[in-house]
Amino acid sequence: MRVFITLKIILSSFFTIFISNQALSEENMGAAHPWGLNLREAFSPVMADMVTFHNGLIWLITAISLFVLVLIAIIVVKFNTKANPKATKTTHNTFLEIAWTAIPVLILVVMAVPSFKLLYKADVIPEAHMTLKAIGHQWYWSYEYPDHGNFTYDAWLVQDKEDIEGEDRPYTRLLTTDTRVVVPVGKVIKVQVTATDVLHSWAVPSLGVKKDAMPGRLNELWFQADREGIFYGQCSELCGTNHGYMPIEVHAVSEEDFLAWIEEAKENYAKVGEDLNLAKIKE
Ligand SMILES: [Cu+2]
Repeated sequence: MRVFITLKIILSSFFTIFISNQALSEENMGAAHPWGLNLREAFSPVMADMVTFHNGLIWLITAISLFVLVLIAIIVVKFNTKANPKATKTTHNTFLEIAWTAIPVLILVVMAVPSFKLLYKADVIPEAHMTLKAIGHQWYWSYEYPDHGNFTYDAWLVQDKEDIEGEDRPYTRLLTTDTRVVVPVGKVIKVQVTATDVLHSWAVPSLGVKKDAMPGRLNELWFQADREGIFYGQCSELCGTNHGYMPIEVHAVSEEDFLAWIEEAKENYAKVGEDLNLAKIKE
């Protein structure tokens, strides 16, 4: 029985390489899950295209590998010393040499077309609904909402489940942050990424985005969340001791919920560049 269960786990994880893992992951959660082997479930058009492209390439790679394996098997069986004691003196075959150069080149060209298309799609930002600024620090992210009152806040790792008790969101170990990034669903969001100290990288796999955050440079990326949910990400550039402890938690919500959150955030968070004179605020 135990052997059967183990076999089932191995087989099912093997098959996830070839099929989408949608059924395995919790609904509307962009997070890794136990035994997950495939790419993260797609929540944005770019990520959906990346998954399709990746799955297509898997079939191509499998076909090429099988073809090479068959060739090797033929050589081993037909041309070993026993089966073929007198080796041929052939050293050149013009047709074969042209073919095994041209065919791989053609395969690469065929692969390059959808690859460049996807690269272009991810790179060129469509007309954005709003801009969000993500700033990397050792070791947390801070965010600014320049289109919505220009407020700013920091997002730190939540170390304990109790720290977010009573909140309307799940606790995911090493991925939950004290404050969240909130964006409207179905809208193009432009994210400007930068850093204040060392290189960081703002990456959310289920949205198909990853961009280096560099001090003194403003990088841009875009995403559009297809449905409401929570998408987790992590800093993806080695940035020091706590590199693994500066996660990203993005919530895609309806436009009304987003505007309600904005009103709340304007109250709770500081304005960019505001003189934080606490004595003055107290007055
Ligand atoms: Cu970092």
